[in-house]
Amino acid sequence: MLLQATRSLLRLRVYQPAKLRMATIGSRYLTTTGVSIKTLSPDIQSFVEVQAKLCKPDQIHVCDGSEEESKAILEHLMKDGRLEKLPKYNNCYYAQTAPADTARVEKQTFVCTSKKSDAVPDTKPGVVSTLGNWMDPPEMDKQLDEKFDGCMQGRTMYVIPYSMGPIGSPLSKIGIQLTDSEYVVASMNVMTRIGKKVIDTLGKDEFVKCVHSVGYPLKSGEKDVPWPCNPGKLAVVQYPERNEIRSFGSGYGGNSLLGKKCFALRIASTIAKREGWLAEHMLILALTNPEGKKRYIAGAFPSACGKTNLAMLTPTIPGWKAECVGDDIAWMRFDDDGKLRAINPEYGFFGVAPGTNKKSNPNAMKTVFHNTVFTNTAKTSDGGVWWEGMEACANDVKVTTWQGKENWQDLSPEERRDTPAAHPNSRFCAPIKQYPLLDENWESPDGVPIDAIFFGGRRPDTIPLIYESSSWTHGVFVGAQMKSEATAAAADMKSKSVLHDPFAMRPFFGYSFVQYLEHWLSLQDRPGAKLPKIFHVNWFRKDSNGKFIWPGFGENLRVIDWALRRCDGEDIADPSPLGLIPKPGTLNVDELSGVDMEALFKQNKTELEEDVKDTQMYFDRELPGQLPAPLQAELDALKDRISKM
Ligand code: OXD
Ligand code: MN
Repeated sequence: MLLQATRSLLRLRVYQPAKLRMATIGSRYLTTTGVSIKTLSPDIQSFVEVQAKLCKPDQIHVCDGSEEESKAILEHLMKDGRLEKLPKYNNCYYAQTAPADTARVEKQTFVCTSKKSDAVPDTKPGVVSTLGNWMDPPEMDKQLDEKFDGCMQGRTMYVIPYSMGPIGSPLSKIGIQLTDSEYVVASMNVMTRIGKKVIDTLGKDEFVKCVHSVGYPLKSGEKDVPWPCNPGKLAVVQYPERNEIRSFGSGYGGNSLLGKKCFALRIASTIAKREGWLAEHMLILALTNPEGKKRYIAGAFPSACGKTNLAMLTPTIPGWKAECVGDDIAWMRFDDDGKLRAINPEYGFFGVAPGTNKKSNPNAMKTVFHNTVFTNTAKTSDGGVWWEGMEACANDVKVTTWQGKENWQDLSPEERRDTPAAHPNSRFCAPIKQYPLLDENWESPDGVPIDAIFFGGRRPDTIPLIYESSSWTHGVFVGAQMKSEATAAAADMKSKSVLHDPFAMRPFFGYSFVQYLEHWLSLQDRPGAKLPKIFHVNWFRKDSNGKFIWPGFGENLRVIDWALRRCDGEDIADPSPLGLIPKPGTLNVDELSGVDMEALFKQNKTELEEDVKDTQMYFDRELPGQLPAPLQAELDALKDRISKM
């Protein structure tokens, strides 16, 4: 009774704008932390006020980003049974989502602009674009206002001020995320720079408005479920014209950590287009050769192509050093000398766990066993986690699956194959600072200079280990026609079919792909621009027995080494139909036995004809009559080169 009275009092405060400004609305759990809402700028206060009126939370807590607060959030999650401490490791936790909330949901992801063609390319009548979903903003607002109405009842609304990129860097941007999920607060605390220090820089910056709710209000006295979500009403919505994001119904990171895909890719790519820079789905890696020459590369790969492994590469060629700057997103701007400089806007790794092991990614294995939240991996009886691809557990260790089924280890090999212990999209969420080989400039406010961009995909056939584009326009074409086998990171994708994923941005475009291509092409017109070279790589080619013919992982450095020597102007490339490939003997395969160079670089006329036919059909379907002319000219030139094979 008393609790109810207090709640309605608090609610009253939330409802009355004037009082909201006066009140420091605390939290049942976090009474000693948080900052007063009064310290926020009037713009932020009114944003919070409007959303609080709609969502009707019981309380509001403005995050200060302190250690004490972070501890309190974790305690809260453990008390509610939503996180479990993993005694085998140092300060690590385990979370299990609802089975229906394990991945990004692309069909319910929208970009809302006043003109449809600003969000997605026009298609012919009856053809549904695969490059994003659009809805008119007022129509979407109406639907979302209904969903959000009262959605935070019985919960706390957390206000998270966060910076994408080093705080105060001219390349960084600020967001304010409202959420009713403590799991999201804990994860945002790892993935972004949050709290008081961001608020202190806020005055001069505009901010991206982000509202997230799990969409599961609690009536007074109602018991919460272990993983609140509302998959039936899920919507992840970007409004680029208003710098605003609204996400409803999911707690899964890709849908709920709004700084990541929603802001740093969808919204930021539209800001980047307006301001003349790039926000891309790319890793950033520093490589230093044995002579001490250091270069930075960026790489765009669709999910599940080993992007995190490449970002954390362990060199196999003696004398090389590889240091990470970022594993998922790059924001790149020209400096005064015309060089593209990149920052990693994130502050943590939200990596796919399965497949990570001491061989594939030893540095990740050194990073993730402290201060990390694991989601949907399997759990072990010795207080740890396990996933497919990780080194085997000790014989007496019992494995509980991500869905809570015990003794998975006792299943037959076939049953284990058919019901993986960890969800294929299970994740680790770990602070980037723990990475043992971070580049010294990883947080430089000026970013790092990019010399080469790598595009790639998971292609079992057709595409050679590496080829170099012959010009910037050709490089943009190479990015535009990227394809890869599908992934578990998206809930609605079938695996094992080869899908188009231009620039690895298909799920993340914040504006029309036509305008995106025009923007990329226009960069070469910038006076004094010193553009990076563009390469395409494929680590995943298979032989006729279905076995990979390139060892991959750390050995990929050999391929990058060749590319960097091309950046130095070495005469080590021969023309081929697809692009420039290594002259025989110029790719360093010293000490590598059994590598079939011919198979790795073979370009088969029939396969390539099929491939370009498919590319042409894709452009005709997705961008009828809108493919920028220089790119159609590249496609025609490629067809011509293939016809002469
Ligand atoms: C990711 C993805 O989660 O690309 O990084 O899907
Ligand atoms: Mn990604």
